[in-house]
Amino acid sequence: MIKLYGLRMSNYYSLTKAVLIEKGLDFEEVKAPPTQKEDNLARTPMGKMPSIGVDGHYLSESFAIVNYLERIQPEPALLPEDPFEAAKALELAYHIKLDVELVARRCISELVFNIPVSDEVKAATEKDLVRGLQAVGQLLVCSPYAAGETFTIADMYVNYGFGLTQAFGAQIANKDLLADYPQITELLARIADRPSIKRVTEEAAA
Ligand SMILES: N[C@@H](CCC(=O)N[C@@H](CS)C(=O)NCC(=O)O)C(=O)O
Repeated sequence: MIKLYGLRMSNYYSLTKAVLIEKGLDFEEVKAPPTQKEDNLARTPMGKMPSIGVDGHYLSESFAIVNYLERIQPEPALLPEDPFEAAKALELAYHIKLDVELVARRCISELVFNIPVSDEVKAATEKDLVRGLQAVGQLLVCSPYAAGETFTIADMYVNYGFGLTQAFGAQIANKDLLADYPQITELLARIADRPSIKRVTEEAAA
């Protein structure tokens, strides 16, 4: 059985868990906070969460894990069959992660832990977020799902990739950074009702 290491509060842990549920795979959750301790580094070399364990072998990085899950359990597919469409879904997911989520994450200390970040960092973050959102807006299909007709990994990154940006808007920029992208807000509302995501949300709140 697959072991999922990390904490339910983490968006990347939640994303991985939602994919495991979508795929109908058996898994066991193991509480493992991010640390630089040896046992954690053996699973995840930067000490972050999530990681998974399969027969004593470990894998970190949500993209790598999701790719592995897609291969061992192809149905239900979370990528389109057409290679180009599949790559477009991944392109969108990567831009959400690299150009939006990771950008907003620069301010996580203030957003989540109340430890202030400098005005310079805030200004650079806002500028880069605006640019990242433009890129994501350009790629989003939303017809009806993020990358097209079927629910894909890109929808998972939509669902778990904008939380810090919304918090940055509310707590630091004093504006809704998603205001120009109503399709994202609509998609978020639609995806939130999906059983896998509902279960992850409910269990994280329990
Ligand atoms: N690129 C990683 C990101 C994982 C990540 O940033 N996890 C956060 C929690 S959401 C973490 O472990 N943070 C603790 C740390 O940075 O030490 C992935 O996609 O899995």
